[in-house]
Amino acid sequence: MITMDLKIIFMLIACVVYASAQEPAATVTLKTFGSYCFPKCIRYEVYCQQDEDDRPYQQKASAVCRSRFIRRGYAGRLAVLNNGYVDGEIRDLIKSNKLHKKKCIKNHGFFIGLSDSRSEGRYDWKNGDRMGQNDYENWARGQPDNDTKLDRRNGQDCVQLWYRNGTRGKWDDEYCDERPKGFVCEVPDPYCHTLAK
Ligand SMILES: [Ca+2]
Ligand SMILES: [Ca+2]
Repeated sequence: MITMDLKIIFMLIACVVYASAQEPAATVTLKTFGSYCFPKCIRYEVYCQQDEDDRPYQQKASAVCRSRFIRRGYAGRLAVLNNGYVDGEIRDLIKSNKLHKKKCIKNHGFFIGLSDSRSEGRYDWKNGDRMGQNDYENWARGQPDNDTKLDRRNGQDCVQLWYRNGTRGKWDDEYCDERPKGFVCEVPDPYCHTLAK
């Protein structure tokens, strides 16, 4: 009986530790579209770096986002930062909470919902939109470069907000599964009840 009780206690502790590892470090809710009477909002959640064993890293980040929701039927996903307003607000959120420091991300970046995994050089957002020539983009200088040093077969296909040597959250294509990263989720908020001031 005692052994059983101890087992349950250990399981509970494991659950608490697991749950706390899944909590966002900062959130902001933005009114992104809709009318004054029927506003539509999205809650953005910024997570600090994953654990070393959270492989495959970008896919695991994506799974955490999918597990987030405010109401059933409104699942999250890696954030679609396809306009300057939202992209800027998220980078402000990271900066004001000092999440770009090593304490949150040792590996200098946060995955977002943009990748060219399907077709090299053609970037798709997680909402299914393909990034066109005239669409908003915010690449760091010299990026994307599809560096193949650590992954000769795939190169770099998963985009991050990059914080290294003054890049200040501009975009960089990063390996999808070579380094644990922070990440940014978006969760539709049908009630707009957590709208930031
Ligand atoms: Ca690539
Ligand atoms: Ca790169």
